[in-house]
Order: sequence, then structure tokens, then C-alpha cells
Amino acid sequence: MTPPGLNRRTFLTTAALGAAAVGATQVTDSVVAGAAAGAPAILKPLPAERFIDYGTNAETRWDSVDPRRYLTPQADLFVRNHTATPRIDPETYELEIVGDGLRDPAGVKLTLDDLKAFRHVETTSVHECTGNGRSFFTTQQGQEVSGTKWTLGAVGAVRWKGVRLQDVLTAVGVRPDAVSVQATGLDASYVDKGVDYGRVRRPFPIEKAFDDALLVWGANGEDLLPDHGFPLRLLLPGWIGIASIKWLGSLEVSTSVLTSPWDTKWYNVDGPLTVNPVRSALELAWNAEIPAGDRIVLSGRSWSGAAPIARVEISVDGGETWAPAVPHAPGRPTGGHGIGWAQWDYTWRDPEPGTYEILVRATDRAGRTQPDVAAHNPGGYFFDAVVRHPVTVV
Ligand SMILES: Nc1nc2c(c(=O)[nH]1)N[C@H]1C(S)=C(S)[C@@H](COP(=O)(O)O)O[C@H]1N2
Ligand SMILES: [Mo]
Repeated sequence: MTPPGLNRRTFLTTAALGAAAVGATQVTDSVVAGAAAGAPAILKPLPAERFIDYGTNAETRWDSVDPRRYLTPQADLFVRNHTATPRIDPETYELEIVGDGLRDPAGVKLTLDDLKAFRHVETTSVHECTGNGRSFFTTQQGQEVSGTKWTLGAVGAVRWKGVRLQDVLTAVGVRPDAVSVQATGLDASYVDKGVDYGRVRRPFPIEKAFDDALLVWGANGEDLLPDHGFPLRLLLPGWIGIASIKWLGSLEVSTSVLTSPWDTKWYNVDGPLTVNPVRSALELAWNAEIPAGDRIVLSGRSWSGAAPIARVEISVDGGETWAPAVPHAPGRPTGGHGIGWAQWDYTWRDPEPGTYEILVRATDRAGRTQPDVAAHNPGGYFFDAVVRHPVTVV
């Protein structure tokens, strides 16, 4: 049988080449430039009015988000790099699929053209770092945490384009007793405090691979930018950011449960973290000054990794009283298996000049509501509590 999406000759050639070459070839062949000393870790411009720049990471400023625009342009999307954005030549790029969970464990190497021969799919998902909101553990809950002090801007909504991982794995041939897939990036090895942890990689259960996992080359109708994984990244919709490995170099399919420091040492709280929690943000600067008026429209977004948003409530008096926010597009189709975010606004009538704390609390259709206090963990993951956003009406 010709595997769907792969023309028979390409597939056989690839498989044969793969068998001969897997052991001998370095996965770095297509990396034309790694992190040259002194080179910036992030290649796209990070204008100060749109980003908070942390060096290897950068978050989107919520007050720069256009309330009329649903998707986050790649130019405005947060970046989280463990090392630095590599430059990869799409002409020589190959994705290596190997492991004892394949029918032929020698595996295959697939070019971008091989991958683009599968049926194309698109999905919208909210893409978010596990540590989004981390700084509020300290500023709002008085707790110590390690890691980038994100406010709420390590998140965006993206319409991805690619192919289903299940289609590719089915064509390659997976054993029925395969349980685990490990995705590894082509960026440089991650070295922290003198310890070399190897390439950024994270395993996931085979069930996710055969559910909604995608291999994507497109975002919002364009090729991925280098910073976001060009030429190909994995996408595990709804799961924490680290699950979606950028610059995807290899997938190892295994009959035993694989691990990596990225699911044991980090991104783990009593087990590997997977599905993102519920969070909300106002499209406002921190300590925003709002001109007084009889109708002030506050806008923002809420999202969840598990399900669409069911309800959003707002308090403009520090949590004493709550009122429903008005969704922009109730029932908006979210496309494929993806879940986008909910945009909403709230009309604040005639506030007196003074300082206020605005609180937003969302509930998703899985029944999860943002709590008053987020569960503390040393890594500062999953800050999902209601954020107390200060503003001054002038
Ligand atoms: N290869 C590789 N993939 C990676 C990372 C990385 O450093 N290297 N960072 C991960 C983390 S922690 C996050 S939050 C997302 C960020 O994706 P973005 O930079 O495209 O927004 O990519 C994930 N995939
Ligand atoms: Mo992340």
C-alpha cells in the first residue's frame, strides 16, 4: 500500500536512505547558523512599545494588542528560547522519525516536500508559556519562584497550517505497542549553571500524537518566522508551550515511556504538566491612566487549554461585586480541534477619578474557574488566579 501523502517512490527512497543514514548523519546538517557568539537570541525586532524584552525571551505588551484583531501577528507573538533562534535551510531540512515503536525502527527522513504531500489542515490555538503570569506569584501572592518574570503576555492566538502527525506516523508505520513520542529541536544544547542538558526535547503520549498533534510550517497565512520554529515545529494544541517543540529535528517513537529533563526536572508539578489552565488579561497597561467618562469600555481576552470559555465576570471594585463581560463573538467557530480565545468587553459607567483594581474571572466549558489564589510551585508554573490589575481614572 502506498502510504497516503507520500508518493511511493519518495517514501521508499526516503525509507531506504533513512535506514542507511540515520546512524551516520548528524541532525544538525540543515542548521546553517546556530547561536554565534554575541548574536541576538531572538532575530525579529522587539520594539519597546510592543514587547517586554528579557533577552532570550520576550512577552507581548497587552496594551499593544488591537481589540479588533483576533489572531496574534507573528511579529507581535511572545518568544521563549532556551538558547537562541537557529537559522535552518529549508532546502536541506529533514525531519527524522526513528525508534523501536516504528515497524521499521531504522526510521525515515522526511523533507518539507515529503511532509507537504500529506493532507493540509489548519487549526487555531492559544499558544502559551507554562510560566505565563509567573511574576504574580511574587507581586500578588508574596511567593518566591524561579524563571522569567512574565506578566500575562507570554500568550497569543495563532492559526497554524500543517499536517496531522497521525497521518505521517500512519504512513511511516507505528507498532501497536508504541506508547511515547519524544520531540527534539535543532537549536543548540541547553546549558544551565554548567550542566549540559542536551537539545531541547520533550516526550508526549502516543494518544496525543494520534489525537490532534500537528506538524506545522505556517502561522496566520505565512511561513513560520525563524523565532517561532521555521521551517517546522510540532504543535500540541491546548498543551503548555514547551510541548510544541520548535525547529523540529526528530521524533522518536518508543514502546517504553520516554522522559527528558523538560518533563521531569522542569514543567513538572507532581507529574509532567500538559493542558494549560484558564487565564484572562485586560488589553490595558499596568497602572493604566484612563480618562474619566460616562462610558469606559474595558476589553480583554480569556482562554483555556481544555475547552472554550463559557463565562467571564469582571469586578471594577477590587472583587466586591461582579458583572458579566460581554463576549464579542459568542459561539465563534474555533476551527479543527483547536481552541481559540474569547474576546470580551465591559462598559464601566461613570467611575469617579481615583485608583481601582480591576479583576477578571473566567470559567471554561470544562467547568474550571480562575481561583482567587494560584497553587504555588517553585517553578512558578500555571499562575491562573484572578489578577488584580491597577488602573487610575483621571
Ligand atoms: N526547540 C525548542 N522548542 C521550544 C523551545 C525552545 O527553547 N527550543 N521553547 C518552548 C517553550 S518553553 C515555549 S513557551 C514555546 C514558545 O514558542 P514561541 O517562541 O514560538 O512563542 O516554544 C517551546 N518550544
Ligand atoms: Mo514556555
